[in-house]
Amino acid sequence: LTLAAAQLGPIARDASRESVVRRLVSLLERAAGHGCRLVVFPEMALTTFFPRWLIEDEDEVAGFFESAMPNAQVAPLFETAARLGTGFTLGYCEQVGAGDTMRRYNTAILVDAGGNIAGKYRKVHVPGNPEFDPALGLQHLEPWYFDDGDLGFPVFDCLDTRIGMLICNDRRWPEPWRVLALQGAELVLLGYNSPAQLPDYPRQNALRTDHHQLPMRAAAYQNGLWIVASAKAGHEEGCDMMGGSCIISPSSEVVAVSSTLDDELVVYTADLGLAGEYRDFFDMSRCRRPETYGLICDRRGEGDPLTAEEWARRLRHPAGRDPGT
Ligand code: CDV
Repeated sequence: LTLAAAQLGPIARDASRESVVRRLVSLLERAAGHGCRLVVFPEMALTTFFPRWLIEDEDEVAGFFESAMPNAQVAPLFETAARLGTGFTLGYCEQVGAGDTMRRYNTAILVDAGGNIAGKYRKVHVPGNPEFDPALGLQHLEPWYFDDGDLGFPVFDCLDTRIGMLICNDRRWPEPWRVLALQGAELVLLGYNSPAQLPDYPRQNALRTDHHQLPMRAAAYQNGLWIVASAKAGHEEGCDMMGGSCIISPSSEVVAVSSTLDDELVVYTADLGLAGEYRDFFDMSRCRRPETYGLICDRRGEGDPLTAEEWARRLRHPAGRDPGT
């Protein structure tokens, strides 16, 4: 299966949907020209990464969300997929309902080669600070804007394989990959927006690429998965976003990687049979011992389960920054 990560360079705060969709259509057309049947666009591929700001103007915030998919502005992407017979995954900000019952999610959809939505995932691990924190060097206000995803980790049969989707921070946690693999996923598609530096954790800065690849390489190997990871990269509205879009084989090897911080295609023809080979090697049905793993589901963190109040406090004051703890 020939796959592409369609990395995006920066998107301006005031960029129109039409201008962004034109970039996506161009990448999709180029990917089809390389024989790709599936193209992975980044997390929040239609907008700038606005959770770096606390935006109090609700009209501006609402403008970053889609309440229908496809909609008139995004339709050209779906039409191109159907015309070329090339599917895609697209990360976007989803609004459901309005008023008191409104929910907002960081969402990805899978669109098949006929241009039809074949699956949806809503980001489960929504990272960052739930409210503006003046002590932070970099705001990451995803919990301010987004509800936790409520769809679990579904898999979808599409293009003669079984596909799961994850979004950005999800990649750093071992559990989602395993949950997808236990449902027979062979291919996991992921979009991300990751700052190139973490001013609040400077000792991690030199390791950013390692901390991006390491969990995915381990997940690919431990779960027998092909992984396609696609970045929103470059200098976006004053913030440097890491690139490094890549395709990882079940052998754990990074078989293709981006070389720029701009719109770029990373293409690779994957032998899906390799997923089964690594599954056979681990033989999970025989060798896993779920009866001994109960704590993974019973506890959120080390020690006793956290109360909702403790959890909120911990989110607001990551270790070492709150003089009161
Ligand atoms: N968009 C993200 O989920 N970004 C996170 C940030 C908070 C570090 C990431 O894991 O890359």
